[in-house]
Amino acid sequence: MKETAPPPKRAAILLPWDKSAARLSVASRSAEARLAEAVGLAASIGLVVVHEHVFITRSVTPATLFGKGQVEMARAALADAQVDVAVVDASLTPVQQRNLETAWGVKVIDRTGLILDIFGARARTREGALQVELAHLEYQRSRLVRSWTHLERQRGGFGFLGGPGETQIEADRRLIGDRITRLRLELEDVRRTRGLHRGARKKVPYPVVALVGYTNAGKSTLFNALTGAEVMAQDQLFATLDPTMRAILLPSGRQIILSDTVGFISDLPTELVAAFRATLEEVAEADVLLHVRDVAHPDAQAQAADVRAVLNRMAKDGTLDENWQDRTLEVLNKADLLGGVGNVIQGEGIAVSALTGEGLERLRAGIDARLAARMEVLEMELPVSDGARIAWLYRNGEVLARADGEELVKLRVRMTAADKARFARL
Ligand SMILES: Nc1nc2c(ncn2[C@@H]2O[C@H](COP(=O)(O)OP(=O)(O)O)[C@@H](O)[C@H]2O)c(=O)[nH]1
Ligand SMILES: [Mg+2]
Repeated sequence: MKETAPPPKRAAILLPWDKSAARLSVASRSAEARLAEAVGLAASIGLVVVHEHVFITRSVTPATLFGKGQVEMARAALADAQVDVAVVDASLTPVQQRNLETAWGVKVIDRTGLILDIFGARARTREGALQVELAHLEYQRSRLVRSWTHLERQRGGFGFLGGPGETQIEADRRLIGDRITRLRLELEDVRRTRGLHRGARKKVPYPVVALVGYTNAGKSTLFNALTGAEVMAQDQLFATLDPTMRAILLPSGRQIILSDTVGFISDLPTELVAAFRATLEEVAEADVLLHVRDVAHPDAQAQAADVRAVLNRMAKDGTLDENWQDRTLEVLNKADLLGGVGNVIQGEGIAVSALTGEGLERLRAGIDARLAARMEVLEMELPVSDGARIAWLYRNGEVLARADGEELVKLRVRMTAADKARFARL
């Protein structure tokens, strides 16, 4: 028999929305935006959203979060839509989660669970993977505490393991605690040696342009629009890169690697902040950042400010260089929703529509210009005997001219400012 991939999971997004907030029309627009974001998040881990619903909550029902009538209404809708997993876009206690699973007969996950899944799937560095696992364990541990009385059950009765009277929950907590301690130590280790590994890491041979911005701003759509038909077949090298990186040619003929990153998420639960920032680590290695914004979003300005604040904090703690703004291009996406790029105030960036393709030529040229500004042509003289550094220049820069003397080699090399700094450190 032929093996077939399992069918994608059918998902529903259920958003509880506070009644007092819902009265304001602005807030109901943001309920829509919040729902759209949750759909985008679910889609990013391969869930197919077949049903979505906003429930206006008047008061919270402790056992199920939703009111009795709402639970019943949702049950019927979930059955109708043949849903496998219900995503509740809120924070659920373990008891609420279990009660809802029982009532609906489907798997239920909450917002934090969904985000953890996304981070887990996208962590690229060892540090990122450790951060996500740590956040996951802390999430589990906090849920054990909160649900103490409900989940507590006496173990055995003989008490060989863990001493007399120890409950299952205490044992679970201790196991999780041990694992957290070990992870923290490992994380410290990875951080301490991070500087060493960075230089040694396999370097992609072209400048990297990273897309950052909120979920649903259109990063993936833009990524596809820019890479389009230029599928990677042209170069075997890229067959091994992951699907969120692809090589493209700019108008100048310069080749770059475009890299899609994990999106920013509104109201990120605080315990997930460190894990999220770890997934952004790759941004630090990029030569140019494209800050993709949804100009039609009701919170467009606040979102942009958020993104800058996070990047500034990364600059403060040394993950990102201080001049990151100099190599950032603001991309004002979804111009079509405002009637075309002509209607977007462009002072702050380049207006485009990833959907219609309008403005993409200007964007390509803009990336070219930003890269050219960051390239420098340097003249240098190195001792003939310094083979290692000469080889480094060939590997990392573009050698434009070379003159070999008795003792010195003269080189004219074009390279990025980042590489110039790296070279200085050698
Ligand atoms: N109208 C319009 N919709 C867009 C545009 N770019 C993306 N979208 C839509 O916005 C949603 C989120 O896009 P996606 O690329 O997945 O966003 P990401 O989360 O930033 O990767 C999708 O429904 C896209 O079709 C655009 O330029 N115009
Ligand atoms: Mg995306």
